[in-house]
Amino acid sequence: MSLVIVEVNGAMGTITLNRAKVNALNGELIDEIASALATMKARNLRVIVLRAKRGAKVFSAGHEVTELPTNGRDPITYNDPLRQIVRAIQLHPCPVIAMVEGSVWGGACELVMSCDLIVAAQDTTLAITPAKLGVPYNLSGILNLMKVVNMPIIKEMLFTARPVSAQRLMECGVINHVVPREELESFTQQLAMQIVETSPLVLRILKEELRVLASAHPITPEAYERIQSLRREVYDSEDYQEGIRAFLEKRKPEFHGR
Ligand code: LCV
Repeated sequence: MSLVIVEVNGAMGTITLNRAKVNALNGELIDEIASALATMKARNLRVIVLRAKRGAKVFSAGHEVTELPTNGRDPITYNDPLRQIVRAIQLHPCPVIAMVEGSVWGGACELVMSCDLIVAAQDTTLAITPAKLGVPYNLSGILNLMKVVNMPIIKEMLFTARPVSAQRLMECGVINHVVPREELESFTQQLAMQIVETSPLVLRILKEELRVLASAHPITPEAYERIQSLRREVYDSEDYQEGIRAFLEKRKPEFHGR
């Protein structure tokens, strides 16, 4: 369990991302988060905090770019580790609080937003980056973002791929609380304890009802297949290859729309 630090304090569990440099979400790290969640479920913990190490400059740099396929395969399929951990958090039977400090990038924004509550330090920023990297984000990922961020803001975040402050996201109703870094742990602990005092059976059904209702978006098979074919045109494009190549070569991508 070297890529995460797992702590249990009474009915509260804490999962700390602990992967060197920037907590890039590779399969191994995500497997360890999933394993920690399963252990906490087995112990009937009543609230979980997902965090980075104290003082982190980067909460998570998002998807491990080197694990994005460049051989014509869909880069974000149902069984992609990021998709798996988002579902695991959404299906987890007790509330998960994202306690965020530092910058959050790409798929890590969806990871944070898939948590039930978000408490962020004042200097936290979130940047949703598919457009910068050339990645055709997938439908369930976009729906997860839409559940949390209203349309004008999610369009700005997706279309610019630029970091947005936690303060602004709190004003938009995305982040529950923004506090000074030095108060982040105590504030989150207090919020977690308020949750622990309530009925775990009722919280479990409330969380599942909210998940089911928020996901109730009818879409015809033809609409789904059309989106998938449009996404394939993107991940089969030169721009997709350019986005990943530019990242690895540490330079700005030059997209040509083909
Ligand atoms: C692998 C990395 C990464 C990384 N993967 O330190 O949302 S989608 O669709 O885009 C989805 C597919 C997704 O989530 O894609 C990833 C999106 N992430 C980003 O765009 C963030 C990319 N990273 C950065 O902008 C910077 O690394 C930040 C701002 C996170 C940290 O900057 P800082 O100057 O502190 P470095 O950039 O030097 O990064 C430290 C090491 O981590 C690697 C990076 O290549 C570098 O490796 P080396 O030390 O070997 O040079 N790294 C950073 N992000 N997502 N590897």
